[in-house]
Amino acid sequence: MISTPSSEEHRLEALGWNAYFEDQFQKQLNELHAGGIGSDSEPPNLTPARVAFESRQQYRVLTADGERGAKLSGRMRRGETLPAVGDWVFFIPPDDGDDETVTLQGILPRRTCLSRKVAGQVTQQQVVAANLDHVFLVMGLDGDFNLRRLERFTVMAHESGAQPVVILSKADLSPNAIEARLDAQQVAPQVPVFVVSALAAEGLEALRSFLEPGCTVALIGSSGAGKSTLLNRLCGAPVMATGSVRQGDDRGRHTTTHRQLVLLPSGGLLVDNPGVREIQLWADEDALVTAFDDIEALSGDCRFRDCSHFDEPGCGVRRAIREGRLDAARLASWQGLEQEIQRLELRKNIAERRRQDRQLGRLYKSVQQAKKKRQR
Ligand SMILES: Nc1nc2c(ncn2[C@@H]2O[C@H](COP(=O)(O)OP(=O)(O)OP(=O)(O)O)[C@@H](O)[C@H]2O)c(=O)[nH]1
Ligand SMILES: [Mg+2]
Ligand SMILES: [Zn+2]
Repeated sequence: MISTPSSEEHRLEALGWNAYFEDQFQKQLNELHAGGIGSDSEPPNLTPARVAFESRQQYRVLTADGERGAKLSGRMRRGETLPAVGDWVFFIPPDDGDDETVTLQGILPRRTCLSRKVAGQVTQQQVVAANLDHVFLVMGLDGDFNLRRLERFTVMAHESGAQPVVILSKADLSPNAIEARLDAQQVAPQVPVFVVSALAAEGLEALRSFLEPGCTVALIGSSGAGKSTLLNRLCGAPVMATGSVRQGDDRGRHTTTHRQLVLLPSGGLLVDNPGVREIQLWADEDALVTAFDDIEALSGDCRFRDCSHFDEPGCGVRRAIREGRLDAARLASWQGLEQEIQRLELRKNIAERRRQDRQLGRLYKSVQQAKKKRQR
C-alpha cells in the first residue's frame, strides 16, 4: 500500500495528534531550521511519535508506522524536561531497519500534565502522564473505597488540565453501590461518576464516549482497584497482567510496575499506572477551588473575605455544617489539602531561591576567574 501524507496524518490522529501538536511541531522545525539544521531550503526531516513506555530512559514510542524503541539524544538527557508517557516527541528517521532504536531529538509542549510531588522530602514534580483528555479515578467498592482519597485524587486531576471521571469498580462485590455512588458524587460535585464491574462486564459501555479515536485517558487509583482488569476489558484482550488482592484489607500487590500507554482496537488510548494510595499533591490553589467548588460557593456567605472557616465569626461554611448542608469531614479535608498546598508553595519558593543562589554563585565565580585572568 502506498502511504499518502493524509493517511499518515490519520494514523497520527488515532494516536492523539491534532492541530495543537501540528502547530508546535512546525514551530520547532522552523526553529531548528533557523539554527542551521536541515538543508538550505528545507527544514530537517523529523518524525513525530508518542511515548508509550519508559524505563530508565529507555523508551517505546508509537509512530504512524507502528511501535519502536527509542533513546534520548545527549542534549535531551541534559535538558530540563524528560519525556513521560503520553508525550509527543520527534526523531530523525533512520535510513535502514525498522527495529533500530531511534534517538529522540525533542519534545513538544504538553497540553495537559498529570503530576504528583515525588515521595519524601524533596520538592520536585513527578510527571505521571502527559497530554491526557480525561483521568479515570478508579476506586474499588470493596475495602478500597475512601472518600477522602477520592477528594485528593480529584484535586490532582483538576490540576492536570484534563477532566476527572470517577469510576467505582467491582460493583459485583458491593450491595451498596448506589449509596456509594451518591457519596462519591457529593465529594466530586462536578465530576461524572460511574459504577462498573469489569468482571461482570457491566457499565463499561458508558466509558466508551471518553475513548473516541485520538482521546487519551489515564487510569489512576490504589493497587488492586482493578485498573488493569478494566483496561483489559476495554481492550478486549489481556494486555496487562492483573493480580489478586490481599484478604482482609483488599489491598493489591502492585502488579503493574510500569506505566504504559495502550492503543485500544476500538479507538482511544489508555494509560495504565502502577497503583498509588498515598499521593502527595503537586497542585496550586486553583485546582483546590475547582475540586471544592461547593465550599468555594458557601464561602461567599462568610463575613471575612479571607475566612479560613476555622473559628472566625460569621463563617458561612460552618453555618452550612450546623444546618446540615455540608459534611464536617469535607471541610476538614479541604483544610488539610489547603495546608498541604500552602506548605508546597513555600517549599517551591525556597527551592527556587536556592536555585537562583546557586546560579548567582556560579556567575560570581566566573566573573572572579575572568578578572584574575585579565590581571595576569
Ligand atoms: N469482583 C471483582 N473483582 C475485580 C474486578 N475488577 C478487578 N477485580 C480483581 O481485583 C484484583 C486486582 O485487579 P488489577 O486489575 O490487577 O488491579 P490494579 O488496579 O491494576 O492493581 P495494580 O496493578 O497493583 O495497581 C484482581 O484479582 C481482579 O480480578 C471486578 O469488577 N469485580
Ligand atoms: Mg495494574
Ligand atoms: Zn468561613
